[in-house]
Amino acid sequence: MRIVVLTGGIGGARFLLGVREHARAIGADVTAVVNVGDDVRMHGLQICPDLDSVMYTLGGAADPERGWGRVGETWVVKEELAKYGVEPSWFGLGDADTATHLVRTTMLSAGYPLSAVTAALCERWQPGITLLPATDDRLETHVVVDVDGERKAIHFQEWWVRHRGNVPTHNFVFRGADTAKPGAGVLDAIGQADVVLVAPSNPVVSIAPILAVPALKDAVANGPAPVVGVSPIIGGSPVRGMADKCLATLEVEVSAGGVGRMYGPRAEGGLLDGWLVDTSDAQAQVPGVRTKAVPLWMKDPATTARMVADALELAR
Ligand code: FO1
Repeated sequence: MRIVVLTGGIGGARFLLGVREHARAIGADVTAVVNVGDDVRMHGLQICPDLDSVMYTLGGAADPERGWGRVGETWVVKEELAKYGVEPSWFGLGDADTATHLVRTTMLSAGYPLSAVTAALCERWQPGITLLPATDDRLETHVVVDVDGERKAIHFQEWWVRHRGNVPTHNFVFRGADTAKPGAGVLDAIGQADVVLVAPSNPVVSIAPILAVPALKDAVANGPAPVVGVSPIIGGSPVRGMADKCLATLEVEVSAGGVGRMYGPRAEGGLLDGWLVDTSDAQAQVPGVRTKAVPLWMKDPATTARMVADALELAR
């Protein structure tokens, strides 16, 4: 069996721990198509937070408290940059993490596509699944905000890390998406998949930038594999992160039903055939989509693996 997962963010990385565990149990092959909208260039280095969160989490090297970056990290480079008065001081690169960005940036500068760079980095971390960037082209999520009395578009990382999302926010824009092509291997993986899972990632800034790549969206929406999503909202709140702020900006109800209806039924040009919600959201209504309620708290990989088994059952 071939499983493709659309994923991004820390919730997406934790979901993949369960996907990998279940896939090992049933002998399935897993490909993660990962959001690159959070990617950013800082201090001359190309940083890919979502690819790295997945790589470090599955490689057993992620910091469990922060959810991003490396466990046991040190911050000498960050402190030295601060002593030079270099901006942006609001974004911290750990020392060990910086080595990853150095390797990535050097390879990108030498002409390798991000997909090849990711494969090279994964040689070290052995995530046990295939990691593919949604696109090898430049695609960045920008956020339209009011700051200092001015309306402007700032990078997602500035919105989230610098402002914690606490600025008047009007829209999310995926710069470069219109002309971006699916990353190397993405269309083949989707075309050969037996099921496509949508991780319980932020629907606005993790999943939407993936689907903003036109040919990728088309492959998922019109492909042979059933698509089952897992709700990132439990009982009206995001499991973690800023999905509530993002959904409110787009005037989407912060509920399992609200996100399910935003994705919409695949039969009517939307994304989903099935939608997994938490038992506390069993009443969620998503017309045209098969909905099932199971416990969705990702306490550990074993619990998450049971969710994945439920998602695959819903796909049948
Ligand atoms: N998140 C923060 O809250 N503060 C940081 O300084 C920060 C630095 C950082 C560096 C590399 C990296 O891969 C991720 C980093 N993150 C940081 C996390 C990141 O901003 C977001 O959590 C993700 O983009 C959302 O998925």
